[in-house]
Amino acid sequence: MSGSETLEFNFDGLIGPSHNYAGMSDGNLASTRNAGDVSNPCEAALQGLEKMRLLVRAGLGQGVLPPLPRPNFDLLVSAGFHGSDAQILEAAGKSDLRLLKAAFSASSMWAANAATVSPSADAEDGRLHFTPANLSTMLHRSAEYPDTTANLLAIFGDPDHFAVHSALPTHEYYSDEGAANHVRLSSSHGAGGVEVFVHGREGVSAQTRFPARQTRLACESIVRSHGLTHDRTLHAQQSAVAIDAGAFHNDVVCVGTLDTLFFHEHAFENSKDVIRSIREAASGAFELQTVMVPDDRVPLSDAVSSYLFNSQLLAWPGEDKLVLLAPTETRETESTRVFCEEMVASNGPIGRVEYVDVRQSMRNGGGPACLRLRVVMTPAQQEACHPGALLDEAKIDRLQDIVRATYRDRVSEADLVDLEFANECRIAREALLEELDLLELA
Ligand code: SUG
Repeated sequence: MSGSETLEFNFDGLIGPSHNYAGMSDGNLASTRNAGDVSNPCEAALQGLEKMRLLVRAGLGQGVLPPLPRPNFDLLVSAGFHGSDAQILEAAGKSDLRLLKAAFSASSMWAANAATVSPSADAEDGRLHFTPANLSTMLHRSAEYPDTTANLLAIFGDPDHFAVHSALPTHEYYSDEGAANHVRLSSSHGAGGVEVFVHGREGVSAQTRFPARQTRLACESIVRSHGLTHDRTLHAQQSAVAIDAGAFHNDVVCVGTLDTLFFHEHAFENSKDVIRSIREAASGAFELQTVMVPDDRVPLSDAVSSYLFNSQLLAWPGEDKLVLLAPTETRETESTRVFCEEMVASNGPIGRVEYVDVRQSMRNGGGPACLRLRVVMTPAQQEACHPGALLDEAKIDRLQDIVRATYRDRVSEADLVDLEFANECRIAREALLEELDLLELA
């Protein structure tokens, strides 16, 4: 799909064949709660692709980021394991299960953490900018950025249109989790926007019980390298209360698009000041619409367990108001279901809630918004990006066929030492890459 106007594309992470419940993310309550459960990678990938199909059917731009090579033998070899593949897996399984789990993690599915993206309308040099996230807080995620960078370069490699920067240094001063802590607001996708960068801590000192995964320095570094104008860029602090309630990324308590911000009362350290600053930065360009959810309507605990805010907020073709694409858990949680019913009946900017089943991902703390990276592209950028990564329904059908043919429907910890499983993961990924015309990544 490429058009004559600037469009927002959602690039979803294609859920990989090694999707499993390793319980590796401290502060992510779902990951901890479901640790050790049996996963179903086949169902997970089909659910993710059905979500993509929903957007394609609506006429929205949809792309895909392929899964990363797993198991990550580079990680295991760098930790001193050696010999044949089978010997490496066996030795890691005996002496460092945590490292073995990290090597099999399919966590790149949460594409909102792949990078921070600034559309060309916001950047001094008129290019579309990406900074792959170093994800340095969690061991299993910290190994993603080299292959994520390769994915982005394969798709957005044309330097006349795109700038794919290096990830920030992997020191804890620079902890960066990408677009999950970044909101862009604007009058239309193609117009210059206000970019809000959200951090959980200023330096290394911890003011929270759970890890604050984004630093202010990381945000400031990205603002500088993307060449963003200062009067349209601002910084906000995640509230410690939200982090400690399980909102390990800001997108667990806040989502925004175009002129609308939908957020929990306790999303930011000082939500009133944040809103005032956004209004000031937007003045002359658009009038900010806000939907603030008070804690006495939806307590933080329900916001985190239902993932109300980890929804995609979309300008749906043919509809006057925005559509919230929410996880089915939001309908099953009393407070969030009632809030959504009243919200769409009110006069606000969100006119409809559509529910989507991404349970396999949800059980690791990843909702609809975690699974996608938003990329606003001008018509020329749509032409310049790699067409293999853009989806239509026929391609989704073919990807689902590959998933059904190559993915397992049960994966538990015991499978991670099995050479046959490791080989299946490689074969499945190569078949997907071939379909996406991205075999250069194999
Ligand atoms: O980083 N879960 C991911 C979920 C990321 C959600 N992304 C956004 N909110 N944008 C994380 O905590 C769990 C993996 C495991 O335990 O197996 C995990 O990595």
